[in-house]
Amino acid sequence: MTDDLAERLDTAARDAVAIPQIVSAAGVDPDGAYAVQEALVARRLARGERLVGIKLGLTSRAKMAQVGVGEVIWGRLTNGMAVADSTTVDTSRLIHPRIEPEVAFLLDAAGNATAVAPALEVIDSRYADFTFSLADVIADNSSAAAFAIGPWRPLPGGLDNLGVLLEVDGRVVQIGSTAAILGDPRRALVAARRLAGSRTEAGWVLLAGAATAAVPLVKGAYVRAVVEGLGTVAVRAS
Ligand code: OOG
Ligand code: MG
Repeated sequence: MTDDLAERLDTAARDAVAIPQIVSAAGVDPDGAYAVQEALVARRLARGERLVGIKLGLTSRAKMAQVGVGEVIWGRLTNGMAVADSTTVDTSRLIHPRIEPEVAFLLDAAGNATAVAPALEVIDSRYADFTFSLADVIADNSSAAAFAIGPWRPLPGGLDNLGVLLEVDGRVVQIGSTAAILGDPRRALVAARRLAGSRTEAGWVLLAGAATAAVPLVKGAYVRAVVEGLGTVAVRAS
């Protein structure tokens, strides 16, 4: 059943066609859902992608409220999801993409942060109406679709209350603070260790989770995230 669910989620993503909440419907619990996620991402790896990091999801109340799931989750990032800063993200192969401002850490072999950067994550639920239960979203690799990372910089003294702006076509559409991310985004390092264990590798990225609710990503939009003291990162949607 795990492989069958993974295949159906993989096909939904590849065809950009939404599916019903098949994982909760099958009675799969969160642990089982992580096994589906692993099988789902294994299919991407079998096609030649490689793991480059992990993401946390639902680390802020704004995000939990937006999707109605109240637990921190994690997912796997591959090189196929990476978009260079200030370049284009192709939305024609996505179902109903959203974009959100994040903080990213660069990890060493022990899972500690060696650098930090502003980041944008594009999420795309493979479920109809962007609606899912905890098990569904876990199995769907926590809605991961694409991500862009701004310039890395050494960790500053504090990261716990930096202003965050999300702009679309030069207009501010979300305002927040890094404090929204687990009270301090550095807690994401602890949470990642707790959730993903020792799976991370030196040079991997950790996306700490969005500081604000996500907004729809519309073709043609120029989206920029600004994190006070860390700089900016941008993508254009094609
Ligand atoms: C789940 C993924 C959440 C975040 O940063 O909170 C996430 C979703 O919202 O579809 O990536
Ligand atoms: Mg995210």
